[in-house]
Amino acid sequence: MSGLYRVKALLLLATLLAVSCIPVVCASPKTADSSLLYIADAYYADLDGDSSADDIKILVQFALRDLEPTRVDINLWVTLPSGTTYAFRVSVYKAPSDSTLNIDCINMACESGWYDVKMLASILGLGRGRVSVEDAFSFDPPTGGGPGLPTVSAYF
Ligand SMILES: [Ca+2]
Repeated sequence: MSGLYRVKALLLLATLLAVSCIPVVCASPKTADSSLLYIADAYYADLDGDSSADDIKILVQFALRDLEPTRVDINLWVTLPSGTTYAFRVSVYKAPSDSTLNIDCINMACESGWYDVKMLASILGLGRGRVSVEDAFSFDPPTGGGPGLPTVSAYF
């Protein structure tokens, strides 16, 4: 087994575990102004350079102003036209006040039809407990896809 293949297998395992572990409905005591954190855009593209536009770019805008949370947990669900849902969580420590988080989902756009991206984020450490933010975004990618296991990476 090559190193690259093993990494992909581990990432898939992490994705599947996330699917089974993250509750669809999270009870949160407070809901913040969604302008603090929102999905600025989501679209398909060829992000891994395999000549197939089967990857999804999700841009999450941080607009926390002078807030300084200790952690921001972003739970994301990407639902394919068939109903298959990929769930994953990105935790950001020392979040920048105004910046765009890039989330690249490789080999995930393999069906034609509308894709739904749902976000439920928790902003922690603001001195008034956990604050939740919800957002959603839909887009329509092209038909078809290349080979490979779905993987996710996130970066500012
Ligand atoms: Ca690709």
